[in-house]
Amino acid sequence: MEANRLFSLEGKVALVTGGAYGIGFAIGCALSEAGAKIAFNCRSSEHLEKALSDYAERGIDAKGFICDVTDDSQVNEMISGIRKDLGTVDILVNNAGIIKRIPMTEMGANDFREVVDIDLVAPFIMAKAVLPDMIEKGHGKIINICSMMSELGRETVSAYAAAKGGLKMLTKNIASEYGKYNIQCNGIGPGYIATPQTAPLRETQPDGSRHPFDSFIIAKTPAERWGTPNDLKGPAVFLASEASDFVNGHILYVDGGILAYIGKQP
Ligand code: NAP
Ligand code: GCO
Repeated sequence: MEANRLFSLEGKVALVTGGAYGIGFAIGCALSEAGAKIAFNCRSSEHLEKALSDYAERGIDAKGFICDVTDDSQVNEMISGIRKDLGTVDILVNNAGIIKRIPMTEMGANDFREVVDIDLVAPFIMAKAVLPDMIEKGHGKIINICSMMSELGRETVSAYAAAKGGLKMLTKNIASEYGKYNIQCNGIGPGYIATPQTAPLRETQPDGSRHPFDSFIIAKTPAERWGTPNDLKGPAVFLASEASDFVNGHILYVDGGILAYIGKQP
């Protein structure tokens, strides 16, 4: 069936940065289920071992690499390793990311730099590492995991919002510069997703009540729920597949409608 072919990733090699758990792990599983061979990386050997076991439990023979995406030499070594083990990278998902929730006036420049380094500079480093092979092959997919904070700000996330806003524009620029080589670069902008990164925003309070931020997000989201990593699976397969070959420079928000909604009247 034509639709099945359009969304198939058979014969493709996909690299998901930060694919050990959370959103990256779900995307790694999705791309594998669509037929791709999967590589992922993280910094922690403990996270790597757990992830290899978790992928294997799902019948996925993922290749894991210890690699800090901010380090050019580690990245180039990882890409060489993937090229040897699986082949050249057809699909890059720039997922690895951190957040530091600190009021700007209290945030040190080094903290700000660390967030920007991982959330913005590293996707640049990763894209540079895979583009030459994509250009030579005449096709490629780059998916940058942006954020609602690519569009909106809020208290305490100045570095993260600046980085994710920059990542939106880096996505558009890669699309502009390399579209002529049949390379598509798009973004996915998740809303509020239940992962370790947002766990502090969902903790049950000592009196057993919901975290105030948890209640706030529920009131701001038409779907009236937090997203789960599995909500990102379909959008990722779409942007990694032939089905999106004429989609370029687009940020696909997967947010339950939160960006469209003024919020429930208190
Ligand atoms: P998470 O649970 O904190 O997972 C982050 C992953 O990135 C981990 O595997 C981590 O592994 C890896 N990582 C962090 N820094 C790294 C580095 N320098 N080099 C290599 N790997 C690194 O985060 P998440 O919630 O799944 O979010 C994944 C992406 O989605 C991030 O870019 C985040 O900004 C974005 N996002 C999240 C949400 C949300 O609500 N959760 C919403 C919008 C966008 P190690 O620590 O072992 O390296
Ligand atoms: C926060 C959250 C958000 C989400 C996500 C929303 O502190 O506001 O961590 O930044 O992670 O980026 O799209």
